[in-house]
Amino acid sequence: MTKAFPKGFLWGGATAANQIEGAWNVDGKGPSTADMVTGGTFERPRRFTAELQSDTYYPSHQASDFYHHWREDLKLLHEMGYNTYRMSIAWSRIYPHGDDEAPNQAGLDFYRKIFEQCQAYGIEPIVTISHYETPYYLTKKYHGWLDRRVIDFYLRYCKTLFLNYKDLVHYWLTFNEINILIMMNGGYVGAGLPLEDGSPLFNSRVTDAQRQNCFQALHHQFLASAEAVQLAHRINADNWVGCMIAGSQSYPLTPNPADVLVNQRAMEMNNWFCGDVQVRGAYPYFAKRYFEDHHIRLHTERGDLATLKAGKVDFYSFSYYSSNTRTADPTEAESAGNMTVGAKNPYLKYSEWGWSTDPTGLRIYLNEVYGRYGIPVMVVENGLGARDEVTVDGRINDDYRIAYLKEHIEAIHAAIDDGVDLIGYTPWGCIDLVSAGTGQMAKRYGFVYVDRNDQQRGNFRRLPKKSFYWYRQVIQSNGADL
Ligand code: BGP
Repeated sequence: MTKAFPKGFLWGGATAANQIEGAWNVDGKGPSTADMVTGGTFERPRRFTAELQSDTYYPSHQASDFYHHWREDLKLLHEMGYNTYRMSIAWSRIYPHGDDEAPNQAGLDFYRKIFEQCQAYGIEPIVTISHYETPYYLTKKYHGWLDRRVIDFYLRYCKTLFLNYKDLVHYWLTFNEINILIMMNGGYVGAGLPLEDGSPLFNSRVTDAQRQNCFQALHHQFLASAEAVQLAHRINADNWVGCMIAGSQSYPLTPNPADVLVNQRAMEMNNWFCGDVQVRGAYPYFAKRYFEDHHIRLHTERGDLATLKAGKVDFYSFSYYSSNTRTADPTEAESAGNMTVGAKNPYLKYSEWGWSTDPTGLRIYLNEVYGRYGIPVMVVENGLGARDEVTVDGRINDDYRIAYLKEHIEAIHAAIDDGVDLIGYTPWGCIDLVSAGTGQMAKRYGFVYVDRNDQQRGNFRRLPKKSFYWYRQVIQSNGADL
């Protein structure tokens, strides 16, 4: 037994609509950008298709079928003792095209039922308003977030959510991993920017034109986020709105100052750039230099900077899975061969998907973030993607997952002892769901197993894993019994 966590600490788990719900075209839902992306593997990347192809597998179309299993799923979360649940709303379930005048009532009803059940269980929802999906129509007609008019469509959607769920939801996140637009050419995933038919979903080689578009779209998302914060506060003074950043702790490969500088730049652009705008309400000083170096010219309008200043978030949330290592030596950087384009860290172990396990990195990151911003912090994604085996008697002995989570919970506990105002922890994919990066079901994170595989077999049956009972114990003891 160690010392318990602070009283009122938020314990839960996290999911995203397009990765768990399925029912992609049911009850009036329009297609989202996520619905146009094929399955894949680590070696064979997911691809975007401009039109749906009948002979192609699109994992989001059925995902884990949460749409028809949500009662059972919430009951399982309740059994684990969750007092919070981070989930997202599919924008195209509420506004099928994105620019519709009126919302789709069936979509609103679906989420209301979920939030009411959460309330009955004493589970506080943390809702991501846009998690890696945009109504696909907005991509086709407006080029996604490249078009400034999308800000108003997003705000109409936000207003609908804030008014409809005023009595049920108090924590909101404006965009999942907003910095994906800077990392890995994630413009399609993060902002619905058009891709060529057949393009891979992620690509670390970015052209100047793509970069220009990503930063322009990002500027629009910053404005939308800042407006949404103000709107949320106006509609309900109890609303708390956070940013959500892909936390990318990185280290220099060596003490060579050239490596240290490369790493500092990576930390600035991958982490601090978006956090600074959303928490401090202004572009950081290093933006100017970066824009000049990369020939980026942002189109801004009068009043934009004031909007950013007026819409600072209330808390900082982030995802953390692994750390990266940076080097000025291009041969080392390329030899790593993983998605995040770093060098291999000789002190860490890597998963089959090339992600390192580094709980100390989480503690470091928490301290850095809190030192920089000084506002409450939440870890809203963390976990180990792994293959699970079901034994003949229906058990899943995921000791590797327990080991990973235990070390990370110890790390967050240590960060709290360091003085960080950390208020919640929601491990990723608490119920198995589709992996965003690879499109696989095989890369599982859950405490609850979902009977579904990448050959589209399985009946979506839910099975608690060994980690389910372990996490229940963790929550019951408020983090003292790991
Ligand atoms: C984060 C995303 C999630 C999630 C997670 C795990 O970046 O916010 O949507 O999927 O990563 O990544 P993956 O699914 O690729 O294993």
